Amino acid sequence: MSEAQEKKKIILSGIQPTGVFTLGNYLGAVKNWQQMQEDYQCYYFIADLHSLTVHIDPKLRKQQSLQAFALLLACGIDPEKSLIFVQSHVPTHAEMGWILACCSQFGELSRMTQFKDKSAKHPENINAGLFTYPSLMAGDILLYQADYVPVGADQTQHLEFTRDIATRFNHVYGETFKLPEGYFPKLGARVMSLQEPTSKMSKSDTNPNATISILDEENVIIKKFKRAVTDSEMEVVFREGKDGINNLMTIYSAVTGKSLDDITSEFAGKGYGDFKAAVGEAVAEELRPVREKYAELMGDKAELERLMKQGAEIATKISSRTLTKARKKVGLYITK
Ligand code: AQP
Repeated sequence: MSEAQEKKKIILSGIQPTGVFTLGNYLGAVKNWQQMQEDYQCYYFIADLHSLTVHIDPKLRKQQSLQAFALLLACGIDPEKSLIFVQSHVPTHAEMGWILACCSQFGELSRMTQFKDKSAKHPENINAGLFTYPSLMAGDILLYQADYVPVGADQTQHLEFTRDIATRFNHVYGETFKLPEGYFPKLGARVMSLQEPTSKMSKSDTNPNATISILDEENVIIKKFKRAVTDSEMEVVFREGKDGINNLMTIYSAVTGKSLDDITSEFAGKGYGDFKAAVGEAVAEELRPVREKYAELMGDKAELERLMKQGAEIATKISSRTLTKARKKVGLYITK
């Protein structure tokens, strides 16, 4: 990392290794992460500790963590410009998470919508980690004294929680953490399921037709868009109640840079079939370089591991400064 990079404002974000990234992860997050590298000092991590809140076959988790790391690189995150690491490789996260869990109140954790949603989705495994993960997430952010955290509409509550905990800690123990601000990317798109366009597209969705994986082959992508749920009208226009079409227009706009009005004009008088085919082709074209780069990267596991180790080393060094400060502030005994 150059000196110029170090002077830039810090942005931090993570992604869980719960499956191959979807077009939603890509258009809503990772594509923007790649663009932010020029203007900010970016720290990106694979949130494998967070993924433990949901049961996944351990072999699969391990494999998906390596894949997720390679996917970030394939999406253009450059280890020369940004810090990329795996959360569990940096032990400061778990310790800071515990310190902050002890500053988090039961009531505020109970109000987190993600806890309510995930408990409803996995009633057989409502574990304590699912409940306290906002404290771990607050630690992820505060350890690096991040200036900004990119937030989607579903994540503002986490940022508020982080700011509340940081304010409380600073008030009780003295100035320790920088209060992060939300960063709202200009081009952030919220991508919905292709089969149920009122729910967001998710990696862990079990219906393969509902999601576009960023590694899907061109013909698969085109087929999935052909099958996307729309409505019984004929007009390609962004309007309340046309969830399926609105979603396809959002995707097409994010990939081509065309405005919604231009898209309506482009497909005036044409049927949904033509529109769906155009969206499929544009998305397949956008993802082609990612797919190719990913295949190349996965062919050299030793290099991926070298980059993982390099990232972990730098992240440990940076985050240890804040952790040591916090340890001292709360009165943990530190030997000389
Ligand atoms: N459908 C989406 N549209 C736009 N952005 C999205 N993100 C996720 N889905 C969409 C953004 O991707 C980043 C990483 O998300 P994550 O993996 O940490 O967790 P998530 O939001 O729970 O993503 P998934 O795909 O839905 O994972 P699972 O299925 O494991 O729960 C975040 O910035 C998120 O906003």
